[in-house]
Order: sequence, then C-alpha cells, then structure tokens
Amino acid sequence: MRPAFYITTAIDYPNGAPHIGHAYEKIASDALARFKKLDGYDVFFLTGTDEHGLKMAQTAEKQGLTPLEWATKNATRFQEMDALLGVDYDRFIRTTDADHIASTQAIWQRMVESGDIYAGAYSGWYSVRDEAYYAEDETTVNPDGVRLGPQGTPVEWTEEKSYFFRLSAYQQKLLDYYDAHPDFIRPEVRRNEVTSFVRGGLQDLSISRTTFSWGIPVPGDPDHVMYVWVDALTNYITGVGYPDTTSESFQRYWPANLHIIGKDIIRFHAVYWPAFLMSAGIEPPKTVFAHGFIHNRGEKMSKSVGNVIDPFDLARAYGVDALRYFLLREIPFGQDGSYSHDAIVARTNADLANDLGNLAQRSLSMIAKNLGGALPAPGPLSDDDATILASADAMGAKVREAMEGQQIHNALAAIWSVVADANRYFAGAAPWELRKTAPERFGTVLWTTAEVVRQVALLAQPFIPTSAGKLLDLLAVPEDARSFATLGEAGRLVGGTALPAPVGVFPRYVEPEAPAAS
Ligand code: ME8
Repeated sequence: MRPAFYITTAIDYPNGAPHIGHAYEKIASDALARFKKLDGYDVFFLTGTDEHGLKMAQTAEKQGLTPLEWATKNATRFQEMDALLGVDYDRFIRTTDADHIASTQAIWQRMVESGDIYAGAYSGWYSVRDEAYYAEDETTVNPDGVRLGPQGTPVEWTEEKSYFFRLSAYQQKLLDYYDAHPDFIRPEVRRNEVTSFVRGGLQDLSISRTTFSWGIPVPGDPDHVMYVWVDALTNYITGVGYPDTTSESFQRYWPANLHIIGKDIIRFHAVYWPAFLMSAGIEPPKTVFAHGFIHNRGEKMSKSVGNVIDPFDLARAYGVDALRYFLLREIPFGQDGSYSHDAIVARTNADLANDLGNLAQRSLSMIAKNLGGALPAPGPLSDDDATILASADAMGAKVREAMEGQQIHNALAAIWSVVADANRYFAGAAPWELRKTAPERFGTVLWTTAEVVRQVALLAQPFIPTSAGKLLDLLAVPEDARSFATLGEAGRLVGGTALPAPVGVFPRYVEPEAPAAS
C-alpha cells in the first residue's frame, strides 16, 4: 500500500477575484502535491474557500447580493483560476458545504465536552479585514487617529455576548508540543515568532458573535454564530471525513502532513488550531509551513493602491508554465518576493527557452534530421558521458531532499544546475562535428543528452506539468513510465525507439509590438 500524504492550502476569502498571492500559494502547494504523487505517495490535496464572517457579509451587502450569492460568484472564479493554472486538487471545499457545517458543530461540541468553552461577554478590538481579535498593546493609532492592528488594518471596538475558548489553559501544552515537534512550524523564523508570542501569555479567545448571522450557528444557542476562524480551520478535518473519525479517509489522511499558508495567518494555524484539536482529542497536523508575501515591484499589493495583479492576465501574457516556473524558482519558498515583468521575462527566456528548450530542440532535431527520428543506441561511454549521466542520476535524490524541506526553489535550482552542465557537455562534445567523422560517438552523445533531458523532464513535471509532459512525449516516454520510479537506470531510454517530429516546447517571450502610431 502506498504511504498517504495529506496536503492543504489556506481556504481563500471569496470576497473578490483571486490575486497573484492566492495563485502563488495554490501553485506551490500543487507542485508539492504533484511531487509526492510522482514519488509514489497516495496524496490527498485539499483547497477551497472560506465563505462566512463579517467581512463577507459586509461586502455582499455592498454588492446588493446575499452572502451566499456573493461567495458563490467568487468561489467560481477561484475554481477557474485553479483549472487554468493546473492546480490539481482532490477536493475544493466551501465552508458553506453541508458536511462542513456538521463537522464544525461537531468539533464545537467536543470542545464543550472537554470544558473548554464558556459563555461570557467580549469587549476589545476587532479587525474585520483580518477577522482577528487583537489585544490593546498590539494596536497603534496612526496620524489620522485611526487605530490599526499589527497587520496595518483598522480595528474597531467590539462589545457583545460571546462564547470563549479557554486558550489560556493551552499555553504550556502548546510550548511543550512545539518543543517535542521541531517541524510543526516552518520555516524557523515563524517558529520563533509563534513561540515567543505564546511565551508572552495567552488570553481566552472569543469564539462566537451575536451582532450578525452569516456564520455557522452555535449548537444549542442559535443567537450565536461561530467566530469565522473556528469554522475556517475546521475545513482541514472536514475534508477527510470528520466527524467520522473511524472513516477510512480520516484514518488514512489525518493528521495532515502539511498545511501550506501565508505568513500573515500563522497565529491561527500554529496557536489556535492545535489548541482546538487538543481540546477535541484530535492529533494536530505534522507541519504548518508559512510562505512569504508577493509584492508588486517591491510594493505591497492592495486594492486601494490599485496594483493588485490578476493571475488570469499573467497566465495569458506569459503562459501557465512560465508563470509557475517563475514564481517557484525566483522566490525562496518561505520568504517574501517580488513580481515584475522584467524578472518573469528574464527567467522564461534564460532558463526555459534557452537552457532547457534549446538543449532539447537541438539534440532532438539532430536525431530527426540525421537518424530518421530513431533514438540512437549508446556505444561505450567516455568520461564526459559518464559524468553527465551520473549528475542526472544523482538529481532525483537532491530534488527530493529539497522538496521534503519545502525548499521548492532549491529543487528547481538542482534540476537547472544539471541542465547547465548538460549544455556545457553538449557544446564540448560538439556532436555536429562527429556526424560524419565518428558516427558512433555522434549517437552516444545524442543518446546521453536525450537521457539527461528525460530525467530533467521527469523531475520538472510537478513544477511545469504541461511542458514537461510535452518533452516526455518528444522522447516517446509512455504515460506509465513517468513516475519517479523510472529515474536513473530504471527507465533508461532505449536505442531504436522511434521519436515523434520535434517541436519547440518553450516559446521565447517576445515583447508585443507597440501599436503603430496612427
Ligand atoms: O487568510 N502573497 O484568506 P485570504 C502571498 N480565509 N500570499 C498571499 C498574499 C500575497 N500578496 N495575500 C494573501 C485568509 N496571501 C483566510 C484563510 S485558512 C483556514 C483561512 C495568502 O483570502 C494568505 O497568506 O486573505 C493566505 O494563506 C491565502 O493567501 C488566503 O488569503
């Protein structure tokens, strides 16, 4: 039986169209999920939308729609984005789904039974934009007299009847848990941030609201709806069958291996979520990994500045795989990064079109032109042939190690370092000079190059699935020989195989011509 691997993304607020930050997280999670699938795991990949809460209710009202109409309209856009970008999830969960409502009420009930929920009244600061409560000392007042939370969003004074979760009782349990599970919060910088926040002391958390109704009703007290984060976090267990903890899927996939989220929501995932789970008698997830933020040419994106980037536009302008490659290669996963036209064009043309595209195109056209499209069989290997082949064979382990540590950019760097070596090898061997004088060497160099390209394409599949698939088509690698089990010796290309006519796989980005002056 294949080992299980359960990976999730944050569920997005469908409070408008998706932006590049949403696309980035889904693409990265998709690459991690695809990698594990190709590496022999039984993967379950969950993503979706977070549809309740005051922010959703307020914007829906402005649009003249019911919250569900507004959520549905935008959730569709998120699904279209995933389809366009090749985000190959197993379930798209919406927090308005009936099974999720039942699941959230069930975990609430478990927390009541453990004595962790009590009735009271909340008074304090609340940010609607972050859907978060903040202590007074976390807020500041800006020069215009507006009080802001730690993420720079306005907070408002809130007073209402509320149920509370006894978070204060979990301070030591959480600290002990972090100690015993060094991989629970990644990367290190986030782990330190969370640990020091928890060391500073935890207050009980207000977990229900009575001043609006767009949420999941509290069992037994329908005047209250649950705080949207109780509802949102629970999606991760609903997705695998909670509250049926004996179900095959819950048994198989929980605890999740990896929650991928952005750095702004680490506190919810690494403090509240494990505390809720401990209270309900459920094991916490294995790893919460917080990625960084994407800025537009170094500036924070915001609707009010008008510099929010539309992922649909980017995919149309550059191509899906170029966009995926750029985001995953350029930004060290876990750190902030910047998007710019020049940077994406530079990556597309240098790494994809020149380095990998030309290598494949040049070697495969020589086979087509001179050998009637039949892959040559290798003769005895020279030292150079053996060296480049050994680098290709060693690549799988390096890429795997990087991916195990969520170092997606390093995985790509490891692949493209072999691409660079292969280009040097190809230029040094100069097969175009061997064609007439040393036909056996000619064949060996072309076979060796094609075999390196095969392994590069295999390993590139999680990141640039369509283009890598096309490269494997050009090498006549059958669909059932594309998993990582075929890396190295196990899947060597066989001399004599008929290859299809080579076509370019990685178009160069050419600036569109300026419209002619009229
Ligand atoms: O936070 N760059 O939803 P959301 C990179 N519903 N990532 C970004 C980003 C940017 N510029 N902007 C946002 C929520 N993100 C909650 C999550 S999970 C149980 C509930 C990331 O639509 C952000 O960090 O505001 C988060 O991981 C995801 O996009 C959804 O953000």
